[in-house]
Amino acid sequence: MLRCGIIGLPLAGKTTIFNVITRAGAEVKSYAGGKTDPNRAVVEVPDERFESLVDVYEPKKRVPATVEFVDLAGLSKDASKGAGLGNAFLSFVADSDALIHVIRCFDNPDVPHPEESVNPVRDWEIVEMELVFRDLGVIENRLGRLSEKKRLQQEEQKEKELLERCRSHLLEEKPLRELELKEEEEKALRGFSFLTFKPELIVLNCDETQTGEDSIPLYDRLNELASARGLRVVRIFGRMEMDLVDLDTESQRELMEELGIPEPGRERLISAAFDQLGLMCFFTVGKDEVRAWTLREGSTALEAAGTIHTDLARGFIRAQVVHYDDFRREGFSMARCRERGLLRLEGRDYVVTDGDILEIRFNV
Ligand SMILES: Nc1nc2c(ncn2[C@@H]2O[C@H](COP(=O)(O)OP(=O)(O)O)[C@@H](O)[C@H]2O)c(=O)[nH]1
Ligand SMILES: [Mg+2]
Repeated sequence: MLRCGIIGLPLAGKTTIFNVITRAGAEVKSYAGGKTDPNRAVVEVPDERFESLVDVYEPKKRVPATVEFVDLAGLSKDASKGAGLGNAFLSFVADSDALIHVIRCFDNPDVPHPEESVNPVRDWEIVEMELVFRDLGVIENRLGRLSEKKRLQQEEQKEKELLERCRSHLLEEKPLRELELKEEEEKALRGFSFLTFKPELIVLNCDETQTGEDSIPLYDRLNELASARGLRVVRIFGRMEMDLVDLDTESQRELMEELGIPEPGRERLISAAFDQLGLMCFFTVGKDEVRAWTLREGSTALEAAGTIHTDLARGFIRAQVVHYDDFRREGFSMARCRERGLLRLEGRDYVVTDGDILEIRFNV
């Protein structure tokens, strides 16, 4: 299962946003604490296609796509140098597949800002820089170890050059995800779990009084930054929406409309996360079980098989594929899809698309 880590400065509203997303009711505090254990919760990804497949098959078991959200402790300035929870914290971040970066836009005199004023652009940069520094540290370590060797194997020489390229990129204060990489280079870097390589979604945590864009400090600058970095920004009224999580969506909507606040952010946030994080779904169907699986965009049939079970990847023969849209268009009939050649057999390198219905043929 994919894991999204929620990051940001202390008292930015990370736990609040975590509660909005997960309805888990974790404790929020108006002071920065020294807790290392992150809150975790698993959330269903809303998907109408999945619901239709369940209606068609009436399976014994339905398993929707899920994402795990992890509410990490606050990232302090200089965490990469060991401040705050420092490296313990950063290793939790390394464990996440993707990041949700909560930036504080609200002012609240009862909740002291760790940097003493509300400035979302500055806060964004502090956090970004900590991630950059940590990645640089990892690179320096590895390069140091490589330089101790008398002679480098060809592979190691390549690794060294690649890491040096990453280092100069990071020294320009740019995240690694912006570096153009060949596929094999990307693979070579995967094992390092670089933080600035992870997809990231920006969440602006606003107060219920900040319904207009001009009430958000530095809003234009924030948008410029986001588009320069190709990141999506979602605005959430954290505290307000947390207070509403126990209501159903309809009553929520009504209440928020009365208060002049745009639509509830929960589903918007989950789907934006899903998109920005480069995720997609494929389905497996049958009378026993209809299930949605989560995959990274660009994954192959073999990787899809491996998500279901390692045995399926090991003994992979072929994948039988039909796209959900075709299946629906043919009246949810596999027989008709087959007649029309919409049901295909694909090999291990087939790139799965969002909404594919797969059946893996395997032999172990
Ligand atoms: N006024 C206001 N306060 C908020 C908002 N979001 C969070 N807070 C408060 O800020 C404090 C810290 O929130 P929390 O979610 O625990 O922050 P974290 O340290 O980033 O996890 C709590 O007292 C929240 O009630 C908001 O949108 N508006
Ligand atoms: Mg918290």
